[in-house]
Amino acid sequence: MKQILACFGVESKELTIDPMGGGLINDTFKVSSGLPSGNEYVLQRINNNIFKDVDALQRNIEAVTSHIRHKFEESNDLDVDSHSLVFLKDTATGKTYHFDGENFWRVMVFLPGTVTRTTINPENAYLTGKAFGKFQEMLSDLHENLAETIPDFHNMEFRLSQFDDSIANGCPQRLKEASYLIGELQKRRRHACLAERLYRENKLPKRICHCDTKVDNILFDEMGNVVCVIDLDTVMPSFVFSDFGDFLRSAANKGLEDDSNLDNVEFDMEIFKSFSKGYIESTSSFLTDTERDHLPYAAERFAYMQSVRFLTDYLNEDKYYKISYPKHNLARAKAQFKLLQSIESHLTEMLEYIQNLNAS
Ligand code: GN1
Ligand code: MG
Repeated sequence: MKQILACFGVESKELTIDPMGGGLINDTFKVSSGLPSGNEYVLQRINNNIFKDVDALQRNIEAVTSHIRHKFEESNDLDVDSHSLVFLKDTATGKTYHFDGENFWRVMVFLPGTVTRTTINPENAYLTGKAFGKFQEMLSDLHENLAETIPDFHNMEFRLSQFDDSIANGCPQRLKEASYLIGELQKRRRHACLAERLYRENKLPKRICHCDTKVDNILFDEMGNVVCVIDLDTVMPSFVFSDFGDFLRSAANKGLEDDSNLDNVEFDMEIFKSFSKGYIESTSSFLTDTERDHLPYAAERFAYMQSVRFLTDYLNEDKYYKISYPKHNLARAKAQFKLLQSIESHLTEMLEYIQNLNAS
């Protein structure tokens, strides 16, 4: 890895490189120069099985980060560097990635004083809602055609076709083990695809979204303010539900994403309320009535989609997500389904809350 870092001009005798973060797709390392005043960096090996076109991926990320940076500069923000992501260039090619003949790597400057969190309180949730609304607003006038770095990434109909394939061709033992969950997911498939139908009827727009707004993809400062959103690999056109729903899926769960004790998993209405308040405040300039009234559906949609994706991977014998033990993907799928059931039991209350927010 030291040789890779040298390709980006990062060299020192004292370099330390330690694994970082809990992402399920890429491998991430924190790099310290070892010098008291030296920069720190984040080195990532990009998962090229999943992101097939790394050049297009990095072009998307550069377009998005420079657009956001420009917005900060236009607003006379004096502290742009402290909350902007900066990617180093391969000194030989000028690209923001390096291919070593086998793997693709990239290096970012580590933003000093920032931390990631796995849990969140209502105050952070309010600030996060504001920040995501603002992220969508800032990108609303980015007119470059962004590549779909993973085609059909949040297309529910496509995810269900992958699910169908895994049921037709999956491991028989695993199919038997998951038969109850498969049945429950099947009952809900039409409802889960509501957004795709609204889109075809021209009732729902696509906007540029982050598409992976789980809590550990957000950098906070020590006070709990949002510094910026990271993990921009999946920024692409989608429904606003992607960012709203995926955040609540990870942040408003009283248990863990893969909790093996399903009694822990429950939807946290306090987090939902604070996050929704922040989000509605910062999106009032562009959110349509249809988008707003379907925000509770967004939370359902993403717990459902994640349960389907984890279970599909389990039936396919764990080809996609990194796992820590043999039935990890099954445990994840069950936990996400339990979360969905809890969301379903709160839907009326959620809609009332959102409609009252708007009236006030
Ligand atoms: C993956 O890379 P990471 O761990 O932040 C996945 C998301 C899932 C998430 C579930 C490219 O995100 O879509 O919601 O795991 N990213 C990709 O934890 O598939
Ligand atoms: Mg991540």
